[in-house]
Amino acid sequence: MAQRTKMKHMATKPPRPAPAPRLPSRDEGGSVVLERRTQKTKPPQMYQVVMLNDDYTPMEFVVVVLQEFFSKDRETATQIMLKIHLDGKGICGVYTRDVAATKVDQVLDAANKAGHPLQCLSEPVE
Ligand code: TYC
Repeated sequence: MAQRTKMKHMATKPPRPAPAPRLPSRDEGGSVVLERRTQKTKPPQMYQVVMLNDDYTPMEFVVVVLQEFFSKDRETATQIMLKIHLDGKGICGVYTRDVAATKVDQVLDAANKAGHPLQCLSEPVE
């Protein structure tokens, strides 16, 4: 039993030394900086807005929606629309959660007002 208590830190590596205390340093302007923290914030989870194909929404409407709400130029909007038309769905853009939700609302609202069944959704990336 005495042996066991002595072996406390002997598993693989010796215990890590305590981190050096942070000392005040000077910034470029010469002011004393009392505290420097390493950045701990992670980038936010991003969401992709996915548009779905259907048989009724006019191609032109989709192109205009992509230009208006996703800031695509006419050519890019047309390519994305054709990709959705051929593959069944496509990504319109990638945004933070609230911005993606707003884009979905804008698209669904515009589609409803115009009487088209266009659907889109947002989903976390990865
Ligand atoms: N498939 C539609 C048509 O042929 C066009 C369309 C494209 C509809 C993309 C929706 O997300 C969409 N008129």
